[in-house]
Amino acid sequence: RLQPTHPIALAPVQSPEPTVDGFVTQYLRNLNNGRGVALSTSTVNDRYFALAATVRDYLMARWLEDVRRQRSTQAKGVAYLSAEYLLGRQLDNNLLATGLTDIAAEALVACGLDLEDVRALEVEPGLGNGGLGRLAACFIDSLATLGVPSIGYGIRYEYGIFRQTFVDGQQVEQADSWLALGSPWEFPHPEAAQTISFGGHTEQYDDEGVTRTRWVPSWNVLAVPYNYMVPGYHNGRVNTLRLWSAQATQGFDLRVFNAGDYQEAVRAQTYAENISKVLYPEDSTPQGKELRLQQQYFFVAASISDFVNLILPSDFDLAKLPDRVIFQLNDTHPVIGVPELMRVLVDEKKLEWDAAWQITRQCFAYTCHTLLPEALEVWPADLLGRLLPRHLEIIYRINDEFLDEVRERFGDDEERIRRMSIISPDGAVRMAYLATVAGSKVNGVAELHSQLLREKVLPDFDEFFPGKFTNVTNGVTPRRFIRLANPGLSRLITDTIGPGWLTDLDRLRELEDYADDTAFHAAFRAVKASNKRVLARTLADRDGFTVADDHLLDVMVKRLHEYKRQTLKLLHIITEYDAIASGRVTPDQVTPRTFVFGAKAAPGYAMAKRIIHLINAVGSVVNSDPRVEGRLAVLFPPNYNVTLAERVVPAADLSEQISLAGKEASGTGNMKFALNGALTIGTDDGANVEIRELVGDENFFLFGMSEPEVADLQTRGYHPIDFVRADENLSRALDLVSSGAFSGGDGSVFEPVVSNLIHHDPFMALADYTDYIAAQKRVDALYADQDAWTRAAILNVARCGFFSSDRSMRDYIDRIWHTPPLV
Ligand code: GL7
Repeated sequence: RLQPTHPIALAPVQSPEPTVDGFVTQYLRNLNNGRGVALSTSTVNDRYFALAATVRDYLMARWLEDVRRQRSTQAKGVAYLSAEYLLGRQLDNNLLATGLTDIAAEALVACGLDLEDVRALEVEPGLGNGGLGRLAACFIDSLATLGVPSIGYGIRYEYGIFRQTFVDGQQVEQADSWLALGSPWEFPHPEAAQTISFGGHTEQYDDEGVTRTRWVPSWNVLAVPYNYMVPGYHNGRVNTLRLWSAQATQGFDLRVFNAGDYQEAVRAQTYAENISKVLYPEDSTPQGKELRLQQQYFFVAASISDFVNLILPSDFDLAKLPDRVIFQLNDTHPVIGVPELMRVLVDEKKLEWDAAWQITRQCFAYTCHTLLPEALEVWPADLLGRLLPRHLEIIYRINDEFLDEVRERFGDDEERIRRMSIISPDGAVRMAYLATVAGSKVNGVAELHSQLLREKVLPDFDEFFPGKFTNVTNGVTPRRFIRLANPGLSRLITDTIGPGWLTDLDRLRELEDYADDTAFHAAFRAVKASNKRVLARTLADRDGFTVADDHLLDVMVKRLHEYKRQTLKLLHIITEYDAIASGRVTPDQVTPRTFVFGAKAAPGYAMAKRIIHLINAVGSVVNSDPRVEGRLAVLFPPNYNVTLAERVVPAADLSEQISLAGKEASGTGNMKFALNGALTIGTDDGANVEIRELVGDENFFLFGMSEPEVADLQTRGYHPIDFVRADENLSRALDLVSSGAFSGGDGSVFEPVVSNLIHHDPFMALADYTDYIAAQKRVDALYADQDAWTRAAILNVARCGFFSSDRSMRDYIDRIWHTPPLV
């Protein structure tokens, strides 16, 4: 075996010089050698790719060193299994992490280029639907920043979350071809592809006197890994995100091709590659069954095999696996990993069942992200058995043994057995139950959510497994959502309390001392005003909108879902509009407000799409009515995504978090707004509860029923019409919609929305309307006193340091993972 002898080959990788000269040299090298173009003939795309490559070059030595160290120390690490990572743009984040932003800007100027032009070219990888996917992206950022050995595993969707457009006010989806120009951030490794199997049957065989089971699958695909760097902030650490792409085991059939049947020749290829073709554009309701299960098994099996067969040394003692890794299950999507690890240990590594189960139970932990029963995935046993026959057998055995334990504890309490069975009465596998039985810990994502999870969703399991349930309140990364999104506020904070707060967000508390400081107030307001101008410019360029700079900016951005109650927000807008238009109040009696919406509806969710149509319809009437001109405006920029969030969040005055209590597991937008100095109007739901506790009642606009009140009303029987009769403003607002005021006189267009509210209103928007309007009056009153408002906004920033995802990660590490940072 040859050994390297050349001194360069023996030395660690060299980074380019962190100077303008060093950057320019490396940049031009990448442009010339990497893109094969001269500066003078390069396109903006070439320039963007070369810039990304240069930033990568600065990260490379650290990345290779971290990968080496994580393997050589064999320290325990986190393998985060998530079907979604809503990453957002990478360039700015990676420049920030390396501290190269200013050097890069100067270097580009020295090359006659503008960083701004180049930066604008990046298409964000939208490999997630909403909060859940963005949370995963925040978590891997924090893990790298804390220096915790970890790897994120997921799917490299060829098409991410759809691009939303509006045609006549209605949502039309377009494919998100984010890879059309390639991605400069990924490192494909086709040579390290894993073979992932599906279908077929199982059989018993004799293995030197031992009867074993093996799976004889009927088809395979290749899982090709693409690696992405995940740099820590200013700490020289770079972790890995590994996303899997599906490829056919056999490209195409040459004989069939030569015989002229071109479609048939590539059929197998198309079928296989569909697995990583597109992100399921759902928020919380599972559909699109079979392909989705294929996706889940595909990435989880590839990840487990990657860890067990490639990352671990070949002589690793698998009994020690729990000392080496924790597989964190991000929702039910990766839960098929539980029977997969069992299959690997028992069938492939030939461990005894009990020993394998002992290991498996310590290697997984499960995070639940919902309370909506329809969002807890179940897989019909026949589908699962057809696609993964061995896994179904394993699940049945896990269930049998589990139910035996239940019987041992509780006797033949058949009612309880039925409730706790992993297999539902109609023969479907309840993935949340499987995760709960197998997981060493189960956590919800905010205090209230974790409490309801224990008390209402999984009470039998909480009783059966004392100590298994815990809470970890979500968090957001302050690097992207304060430092990058809000450079003005970041500068002000650093000037006021010094550096260091970005990795120790509790230090924001020190700003409390400035809550009554006149100079600080002025600077704080100037930052907000400047952020509004930046947003105005963005929306002018992007959508041709005009944003008034003297309006209260009232923002509701999140997925469109009835439980989030965008309709309640609309009813408030219509009420304000109606009051002026009908002459009951004069325009100068209302606070000038611009309402901003951002929301995508799942393509199959008809009611959500109608609500989007209604928002646009109300917007176009309000925005063109001279009676409210200069007082009310409704803006709904299409295709809300991470990039737009980075502009909207820092500009907002008011953050709308108005879900029906008990329905929003946590919310994370709420945290981003509060940390950027918006006040929240919200229900006692999800993480709103903790935000209000921290910022104080007087700095939060609480309204609506509490979760117990909701439950109580439900039991007593909810009749939305009673609430319509009791509030004249509400009935006027609904009548206005029914009259066709927002649909050219045709009342039938939005009739389904109105009648659903009046007759069903499953998320009780009408029950909370009156109190919501009252809370909005308190908003107006406080806003009229700019000093008082600014004080409250400052205190929101100062008291929300708790919502850093660094803190969330520390909580996971202390309570669930036990994976200290690598020093
Ligand atoms: C969600 C919850 O709805 C949301 O409240 C939570 O903040 C987020 C992250 O924990 O997870 N669950 C879910 O399925 N989606 C979410 O955003 C899509």
